[in-house]
Amino acid sequence: MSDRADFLSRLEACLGAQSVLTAETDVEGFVEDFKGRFKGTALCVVQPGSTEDVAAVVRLCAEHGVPLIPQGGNTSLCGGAVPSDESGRPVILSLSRMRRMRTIDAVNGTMVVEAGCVLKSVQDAAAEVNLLYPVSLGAEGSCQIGGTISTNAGGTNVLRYGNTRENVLGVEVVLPDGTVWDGLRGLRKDNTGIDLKQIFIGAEGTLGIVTAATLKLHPLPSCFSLAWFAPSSIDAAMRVMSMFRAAASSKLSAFELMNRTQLDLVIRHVRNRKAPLANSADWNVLVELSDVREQAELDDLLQDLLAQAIEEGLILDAVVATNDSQRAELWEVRHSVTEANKSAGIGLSTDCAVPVSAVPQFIDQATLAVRSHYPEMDIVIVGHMGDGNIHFIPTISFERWKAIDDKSAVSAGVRRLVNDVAHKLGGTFSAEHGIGQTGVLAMADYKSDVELRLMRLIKQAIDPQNIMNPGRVLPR
Ligand code: FAD
Ligand code: LAC
Ligand code: ZN
Repeated sequence: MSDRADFLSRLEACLGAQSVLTAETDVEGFVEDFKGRFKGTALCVVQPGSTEDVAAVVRLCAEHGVPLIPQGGNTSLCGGAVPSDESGRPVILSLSRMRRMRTIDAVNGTMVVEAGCVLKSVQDAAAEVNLLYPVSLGAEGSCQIGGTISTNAGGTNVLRYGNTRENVLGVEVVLPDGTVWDGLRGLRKDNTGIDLKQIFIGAEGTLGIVTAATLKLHPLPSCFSLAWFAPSSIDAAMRVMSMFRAAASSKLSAFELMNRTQLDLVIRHVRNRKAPLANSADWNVLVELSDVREQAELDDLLQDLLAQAIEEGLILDAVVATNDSQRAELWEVRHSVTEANKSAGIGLSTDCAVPVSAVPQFIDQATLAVRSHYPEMDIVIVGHMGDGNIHFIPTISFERWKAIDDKSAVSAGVRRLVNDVAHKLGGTFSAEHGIGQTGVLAMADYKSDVELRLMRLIKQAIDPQNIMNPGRVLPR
């Protein structure tokens, strides 16, 4: 007890008492995840205001052997940012106070921001100087740059601009012994040995704390052309995507898929969301082109491609956004899926990616597998079709879920069926959400011994005391 009191008073001496939260009411928002699936206890929550503060906290934790859980916007979909048990040992290190945008260099096309900056505010700051930070996802109003870097977040623009990894040129990291590594170079080319920043991107806080980053910015598109359409089948959607890729090339910035069940849930559970098409369809696609040139040219390209696909019987119905507010409305429908699914029941969400060409097989085989073993589940499907990344989400009502005795066996069984299908098709069980707590067992199942050995060697070398987000990512 005195050890605990001594540790807390040393933390307070480092940061000031107001930045060390221990009262239950202050801490409760940090110990439970977004979906309310994971909840644990923590010794305290610390809110450092600078990189030096973070380093001081980490040094103290290293000295006392206290585990640290970095937390950004706490929007992780796999329980990565909250404690996993009732030990009350870990310190949650919240980056929320570190939200300074340090510099923007419009000529170099870079900005240096602190880890706690909310993704949306970074997009907005870039847009003010006519540049684009392209990472975009449903949680962008609350997730933070440090969280998106640590999960290598994907989202709805990956098709054109890549994952977060492709949009980070440098990072500043506090290592598990408190050393600060300033790797904030804004270079497009740098072949000076191993690219160390990549080790921290996607590491989910297991190797250190990202305190700032140099982000890569792109020209801000000035025109967008968006359609929502009902393909006649998944194979038809694939053919339409190939047509768009061939004709629009890099102007194609999103090709997002959802099934009828998913769209119904959005409309039923999220206020002010309207069905885009007059008749409900088995499959729905949101396609968007963007460019820095003429709006009319882009609109013509979209209309021509849609007309061709309708003529070939690939598209049953379509609507085109004719102004910014219609475009925003259609994007809101797409970005509301997670909110809708949270209210609709227990969604056993998965995050598989397969080669783009294998998407129809993945959907068919996963549907067959889940239907034959768990006929009581609804199949909700939403995904980034252009990246081969499909969230296949068997869903069950809260009441039926309550009646299941062995819930962990059911959720593990369902996920295994889906993940096995992806694995056999040459895919992955985690395309963009990361591993957190939910994916640790799957790491043991699907990663090769060589990959696991290399990851463990890196973890052991950088964090020999295992204080950084222990129990996440790597199986024992
Ligand atoms: P947190 O949830 O706080 O943390 C995530 C992980 O990173 C944890 O392991 C945490 O310990 C670690 N971490 C956080 N900050 C740091 C730091 N500074 N240094 C080191 N480690 C850190 N993801 C997608 O990829 N694509 C989507 O389309 C998508 N849509 C989403 C929509 C909704 C509505 C929601 C709720 C989530 C969605 N996600 C999506 C999940 C996505 O991973 C997160 O939204 C985001 O990347 C996490 O950011 P965060 O700041 O909330 O991180
Ligand atoms: C999305 C989240 C679930 O694609 O990744 O909306
Ligand atoms: Zn997604």
